Amino acid sequence: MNQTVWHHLNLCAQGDPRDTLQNAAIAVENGAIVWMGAASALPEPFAQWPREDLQGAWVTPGLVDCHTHLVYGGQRADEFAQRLAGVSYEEIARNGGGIVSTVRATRAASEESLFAQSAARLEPLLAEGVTAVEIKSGYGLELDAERKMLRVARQLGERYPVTVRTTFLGAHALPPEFAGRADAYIDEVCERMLPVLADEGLVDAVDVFCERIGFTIAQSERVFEAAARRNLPVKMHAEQLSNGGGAALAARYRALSSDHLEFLDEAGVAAMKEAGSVAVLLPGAYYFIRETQLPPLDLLRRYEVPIAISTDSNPGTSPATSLLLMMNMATTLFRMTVPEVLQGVTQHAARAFGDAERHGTLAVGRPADFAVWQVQSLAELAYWIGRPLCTRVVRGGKTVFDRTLFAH
Ligand code: DI6
Ligand code: FE
Repeated sequence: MNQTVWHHLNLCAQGDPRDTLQNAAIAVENGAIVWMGAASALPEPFAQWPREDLQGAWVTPGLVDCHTHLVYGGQRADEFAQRLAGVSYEEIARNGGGIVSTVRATRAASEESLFAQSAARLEPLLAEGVTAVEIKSGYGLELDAERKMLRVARQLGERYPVTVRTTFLGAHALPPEFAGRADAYIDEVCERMLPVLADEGLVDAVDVFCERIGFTIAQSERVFEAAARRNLPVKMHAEQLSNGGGAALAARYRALSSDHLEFLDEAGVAAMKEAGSVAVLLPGAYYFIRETQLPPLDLLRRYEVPIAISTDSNPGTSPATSLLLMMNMATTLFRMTVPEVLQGVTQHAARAFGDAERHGTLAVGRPADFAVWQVQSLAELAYWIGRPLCTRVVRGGKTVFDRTLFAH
């Protein structure tokens, strides 16, 4: 029997710093939590188990990065330089750059090369206490390359101690071979790519970029209809650059989440609330494209729409590999509070991820997936800018990352 009592720790089991327990203990058997509470109340049978002393550190649920484009080839630093010289993100996209330039690099990359490039972006997330990550396709934009991306995403989940859920984002951009024929491409997405990839077990959810430089409401709805025919949950890149009514459409399909949301209006917020959708805010993209329109935090709070925070790790608008930095940006740029951003990378992110049963909070019966933080206060998780704070990551009761090994 694999039995351990983790003790001498301060516990934030719900990812809410307003709900904590000092000097706590967690009993773990065969990778699952079997008891959790004040160390002084540890019941007899567990008192005899082997112990792990966490030296007074804070323990939170493993973090969940619920919106990433982690798998792709190449990088777009030169476009970044163009934008610094005044060319807008939309202009670059209209001139055949942007997503399409990453499509070329992704199609050209071998599966092995794609895995290696993507693993290098996954590892920093894992070292920050991330134990679950969503990974989208969307840089293949044709069947074989989309399959290659989703296969690499699955392989990352098999070879690293992280739960990966994949999202088919075939409707991310119009590939060059379908220039001027967006409806025909949506036919290809709905009638060929999605069914084939779903039948191959590569798709856990479906996403659409609903935007002026993406796809229309009507085209987005066709993709959602195709997802519904396969009983696949949906999510949407919505209201990122303009108010197109995407979040309201996604809410009609009970979307797990609508994401970005800088231009979301009250009708969209109300629709999200009614649908139980999570608002996934992406401060890295807001910051990196120098957006000035803030997401409607006050409306989201007033309607009590759950808010998650994610890296949106992608080469064009958010080349980020730090969820903690996103917490800092969400407080500093969006004026979110520490409780909001910590819940935003744990329990709310787990809902947007599509598996709040196993991720986002710690409880008896759930996997012992937790992050250990050498901090005095949980506010430090949003306070420090780019500082490594996670000293240990435990997944299924086993230590899978241990920064204390640095010290000799
Ligand atoms: N919105 C974004 O910010 C990313 N995708 C999307 O639909 C950008 C992706 C890229 O520029 O490569
Ligand atoms: Fe995105």
